[in-house]
Amino acid sequence: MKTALIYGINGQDGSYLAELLLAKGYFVHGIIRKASTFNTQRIDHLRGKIQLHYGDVTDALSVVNSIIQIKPDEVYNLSAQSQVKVSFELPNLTAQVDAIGCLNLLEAIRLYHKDCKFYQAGSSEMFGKVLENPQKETTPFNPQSPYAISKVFAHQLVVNYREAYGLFAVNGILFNHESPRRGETFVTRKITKGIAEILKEKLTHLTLGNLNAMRDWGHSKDYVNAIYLMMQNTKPVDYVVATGQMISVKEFLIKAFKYVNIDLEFMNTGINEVGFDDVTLKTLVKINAKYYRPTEVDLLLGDSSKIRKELGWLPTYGIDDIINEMMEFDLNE
Ligand code: NAP
Ligand code: G4F
Repeated sequence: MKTALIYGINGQDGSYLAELLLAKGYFVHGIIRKASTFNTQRIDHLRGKIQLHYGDVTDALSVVNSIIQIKPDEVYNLSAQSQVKVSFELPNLTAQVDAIGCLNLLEAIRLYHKDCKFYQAGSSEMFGKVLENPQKETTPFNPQSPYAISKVFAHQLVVNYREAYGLFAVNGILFNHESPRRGETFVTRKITKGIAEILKEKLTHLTLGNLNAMRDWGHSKDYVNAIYLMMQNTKPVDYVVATGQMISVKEFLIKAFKYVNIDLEFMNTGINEVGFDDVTLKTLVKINAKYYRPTEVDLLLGDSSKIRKELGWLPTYGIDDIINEMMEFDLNE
């Protein structure tokens, strides 16, 4: 039986990855942070099947201890301060978790458990102000936030540890991926949850930032499957994971409102833009500049032909499937 250790097990991807690894017959360990409130909602249904330990990826001693005690066959580093906007407000914390956290894990593996495989959760945000369209493994990085810069550090470190010490260490460069377990402040979930609250009359309208940003949105379940395939590869190789389709935040909004039979129309531009119900004329979307980022990533569109060809990975969810699943979940919450 293989043993896996997941940092970030109680996050969106960590919870789906734990389910996948259990189904494959793994013994699954996970690291969670000690919080003053409950933070295990996404994995409570797995209690008794997985072993949880308190830890923190920024605490080098606890990282070393986890590697020595658990002796995992595979380590998945999904831990991160994962919100791009927050990284401008907490750049130091973001760098400690997203950059130095990866260093702590690689050093612990290099020093105490070299045969262990390592996965680093890289991000399409590293492409930033994109220098090529679509973005693939060879596209140069041009990061636009402390989050993305920290992820570039971690990415390059994985390449370095692979080349310098021969570790089986891989980077996934994953484009945006969503699900009903998505954090509630990311734009997709903010929209689906917000629409459900509008229908339940708990909210009058959504307040958002840049509606023109375009993203290549996939489903977390498909993406953790890609992560698993990368770790079963015969050699350590980095891959882009993406659907190859992108839409704007505004198009996502229109599709999500359509799910509840509301035709959303827009008028004005920029900060004055509003979205309203075509029939009742009620304002349902407003803009607030506090959701703008100091430097925005205007568009991300991935070319994942390498992982499709070499590992046979394919996404099974399209954008409409994702929206329908998230809307249904939030309406039933
Ligand atoms: P998420 O839901 O925000 O999960 C992040 C996890 O990291 C949470 O379990 C969080 O625990 C944990 N964490 C935060 N700080 C930590 C620390 N100091 N020590 C240990 N754990 C810590 O993110 P996700 O969507 O599942 O994404 C997983 C990974 O993929 C992240 O690294 C993210 O940056 C990366 N990524 C995500 C996407 C995407 O679109 N979802 C795309 C590309 C890359 P708490 O609950 O305690 O905060
Ligand atoms: O949902 P978002 O916050 O995701 P973002 O910034 O693309 O980052 C996500 O995907 C990355 C992969 O590309 C991950 F690495 C990262 O960890 C995270 O999972 O924002 C998407 C877009 C942005 O352009 C943002 O400006 O939506 C725009 N947006 C417009 N209004 C908003 C809002 N974003 C948020 N969070 N909240 C808004 O009100």
